Amino acid sequence: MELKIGVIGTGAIGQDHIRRFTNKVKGAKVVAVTDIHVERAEQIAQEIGAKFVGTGEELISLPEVDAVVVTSWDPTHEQYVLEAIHHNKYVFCEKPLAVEIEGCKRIVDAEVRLGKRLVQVGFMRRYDRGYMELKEIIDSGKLGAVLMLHCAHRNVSSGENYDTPMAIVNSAVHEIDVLRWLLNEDYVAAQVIMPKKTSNTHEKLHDPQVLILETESGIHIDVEIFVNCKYGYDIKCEVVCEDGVVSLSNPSYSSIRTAGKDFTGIPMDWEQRFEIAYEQELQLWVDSVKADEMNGPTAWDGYVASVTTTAGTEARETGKRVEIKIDQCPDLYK
Ligand code: NAI
Ligand code: ISE
Repeated sequence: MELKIGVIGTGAIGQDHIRRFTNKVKGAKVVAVTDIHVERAEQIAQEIGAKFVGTGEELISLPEVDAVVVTSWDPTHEQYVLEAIHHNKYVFCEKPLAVEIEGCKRIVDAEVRLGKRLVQVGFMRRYDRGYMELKEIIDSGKLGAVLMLHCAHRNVSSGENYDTPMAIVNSAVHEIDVLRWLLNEDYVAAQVIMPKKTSNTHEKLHDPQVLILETESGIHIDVEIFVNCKYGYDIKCEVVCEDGVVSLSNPSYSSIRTAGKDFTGIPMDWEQRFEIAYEQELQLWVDSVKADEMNGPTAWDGYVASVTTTAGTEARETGKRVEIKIDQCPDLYK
């Protein structure tokens, strides 16, 4: 039986996910969509044979919608996730789970009250083959204990709406989630260094920035966030262990050698870089909803990410090392 999905928000990633559900993911169909940009959503609905619905709340309550996907703007995520939980429906929510820690907590509390996990957060890097291989190698213990990680999150360019706080809250949040999953440890402190500003940025964005995280066992992580690097979408992760080093490679399927040089392609955006991870993420989400058992990134992971980005923001604003204090994890998420 096909899982019938309702999508809230038919902007960039909403359209990408709809395309994946329609062309790639097995056993699912988008049956309803909504967006405040009505005309475009109506057109998308028509193209895929789905129903256009006036509001997110209406979409969630439709009896034919089995599960909900939230791909609207950040400040709207919390209300739709809570509404889906209220209707006892599974919900996949793009990051962030909510814009404030308190909003994430309200979602965690709602699930705990229900006694069931219904929420998955869109941290797709956990489904990337490169990160999965890093995890396998770290978990095998072959390289000994992890000591340090050197990471980079580079985007080609960023628009006028992308400001200084977004480097951590919108971009580094992916490292924050995936590295915690990779190491199986929470963070205890954050610091931020603001290097020399590139001339390719604008007034409202200090670019690049360096986020430094410490984990419970003392692992040191540095993440360079450079969102106007010009040359490509480049995600780096080097894990330095006691007996060796393991690094993420960029997926590349061909290279050209000519005139004494070797050229290898670099993806230009996250869509290209993580295409397979997004597909895998949505396929496994559909499978797990059908099996009535969530196993992807949880509301708790969304809460921990929010606590960490908030500490990172404070560290940037104050120039100080800020401790990261995470509540006791409820049994539902253990
Ligand atoms: P976008 O601006 O292209 O699309 C968002 C859409 O939501 C717009 O069409 C807007 O009209 C609609 N919308 C806003 N409020 C709404 C409401 N109350 N009800 C229904 N529709 C509403 O933005 P984009 O890039 O698609 O991002 C959407 C979300 O996905 C963001 O939260 C962002 O953080 C996340 N995202 C995640 C990525 C990932 O790699 N996992 C990549 C890009 C975005
Ligand atoms: C964007 O919102 C994403 O989620 C992408 O995955 C990330 O790489 C990019 O930096 C963000 O702006």
